[in-house]
Amino acid sequence: MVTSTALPTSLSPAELPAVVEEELGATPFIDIHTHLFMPSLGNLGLWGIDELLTYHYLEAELFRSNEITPAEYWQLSKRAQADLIWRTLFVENAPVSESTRGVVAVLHAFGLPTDASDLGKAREFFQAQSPEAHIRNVFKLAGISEVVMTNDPLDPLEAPLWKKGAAPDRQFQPVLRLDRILNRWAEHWQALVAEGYSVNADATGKSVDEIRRFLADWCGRMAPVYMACSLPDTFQFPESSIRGRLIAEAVLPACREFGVPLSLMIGVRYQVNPAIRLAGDAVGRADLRALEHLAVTYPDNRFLVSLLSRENQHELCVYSRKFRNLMPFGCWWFLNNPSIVEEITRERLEMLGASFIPQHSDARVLEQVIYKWRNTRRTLAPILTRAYQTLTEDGRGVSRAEVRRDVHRLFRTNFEQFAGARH
Ligand code: FIX
Ligand code: ZN
Repeated sequence: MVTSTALPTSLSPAELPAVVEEELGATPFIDIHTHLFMPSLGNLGLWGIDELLTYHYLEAELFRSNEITPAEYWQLSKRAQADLIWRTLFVENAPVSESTRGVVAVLHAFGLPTDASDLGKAREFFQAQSPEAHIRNVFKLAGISEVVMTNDPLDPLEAPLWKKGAAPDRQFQPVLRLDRILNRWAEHWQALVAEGYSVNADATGKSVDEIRRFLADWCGRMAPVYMACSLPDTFQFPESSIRGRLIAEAVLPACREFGVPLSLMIGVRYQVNPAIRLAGDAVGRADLRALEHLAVTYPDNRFLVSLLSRENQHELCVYSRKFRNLMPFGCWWFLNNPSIVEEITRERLEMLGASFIPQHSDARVLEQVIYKWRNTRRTLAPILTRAYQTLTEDGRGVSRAEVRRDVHRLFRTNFEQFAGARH
């Protein structure tokens, strides 16, 4: 009996748009960077309409469309802040910006009015939700199987919860975030001393070994899928600074020891306008020779890399072609707008094939994953379709199985394999 190993049929250019959309819709994504927290970390996790509206992206937009000063705004209760933002950006103005449209999409996803003059109905709905069930429902609506958190071992609210043994959650992967240690040592070294680690102000003597011990303790406690740090646009490496030394002598060796990548999010101009708090950060173009040096000097380390500046994206693609221990991910923060996501993703596809991670949500409020992933699927579908149609025109068709494989790779396996994530 002859069994036919018929090749999967190639799709016609006309069939491709629907198949790409279906495969993007059917694949649960891994959201590799968020500021969401698992239920056992209690009230650290933000959700609901008041949190959605007082998101720092919307606060930045409020101050452009309302006379209130930041000082007056911070005097208001969270509820009053949300009411003001709703009135200013959704009632007195059409919510056409990416961030305002996002809130509309969330309300719409729950069948709530999107053009009400007040938040009565929305508040009623969210108050009626039980957190755990709501999380699972939101993840389903967003088409994600799990999120990766941002966990700060020196955060006075979060750290004690981990020490008390916060229950792990398979839909929330932990990350060891090191900004306080690497970027603000002067402010935080004493917190380490208070925890029993003998470090000092200029990180000399036993400090490096003690930081290694600190990282090992937290890897034991948290089993992070990676370590991470955001870095300024002025970041240099090598750099004769406490940060440079701790990265080289403590963080990178610890990453090798525990087999996890280091995530570098580079290009922030911190607090250019401190009056608007989280909304007060800006962007600057970084000198990527720091990345070149890291990739060359530490071939046994893996680096997840996200850059804030639009002008740095092409260089990152080029460096990623040179060094497979670099994994570009996401269109971070000010880049997370469809016009820019399209530009960056097309360039990455043309230069890297499917060997990159297109997006992360950076969600700070639970329900944001609904619109951030809906936008990503909406932006990616025509880009992938066009790529397959061009390939077909050039003489090679693709099958549904191949589309599915690429989508899985872009939104799941690239991360799983690069991070050596447990599953
Ligand atoms: O450093 C980061 O992880 C940034 O994503 C945040 O600090 C930033 O405030 C943010 O929310 C971006 O979307
Ligand atoms: Zn973030």
